[in-house]
Amino acid sequence: MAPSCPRVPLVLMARRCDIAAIMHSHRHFQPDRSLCAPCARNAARMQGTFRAQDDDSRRPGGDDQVGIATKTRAKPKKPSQFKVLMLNDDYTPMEFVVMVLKRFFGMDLEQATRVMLHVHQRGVGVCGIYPYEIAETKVNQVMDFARQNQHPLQCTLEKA
Ligand code: TYC
Repeated sequence: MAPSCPRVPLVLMARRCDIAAIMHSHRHFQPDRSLCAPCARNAARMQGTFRAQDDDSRRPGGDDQVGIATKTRAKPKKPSQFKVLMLNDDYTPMEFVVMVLKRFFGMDLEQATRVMLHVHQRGVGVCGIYPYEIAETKVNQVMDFARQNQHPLQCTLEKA
């Protein structure tokens, strides 16, 4: 750095983080013609960083320590939801389907009977809507339970 930079003599000796600390205490410092070109560029870059940090420090929980300028992410995405579908067949007893709907989907007798009859008449029906891993677990539980009882009942997933 050239000695023709009277505004930042300390910077000559400083490490990068010290430079940031010095300039941070001079937020309104304007790079001007008395700085050599590399110092003016560095000053402009630093001021951009400080502006970002100042914005952060005004938010609750922000801090005004010297650090890396970061962009704040928009809202985190909701996990996508999946329908658990029950399929009709000609062999699984109605009572068994009602028991499955009560046991694995928390339905009462009336709801379970309504859903079972819907599937029986229309071929397919929704048992519930869940995040992927829960939906997958329900499908596996139903299929295992049906297999153990030697019924061909089928259950599957579909993106909601
Ligand atoms: N159709 C079956 C019967 O008449 C009953 C049934 C209902 C089976 C719903 C499967 O998902 C199902 N015994």
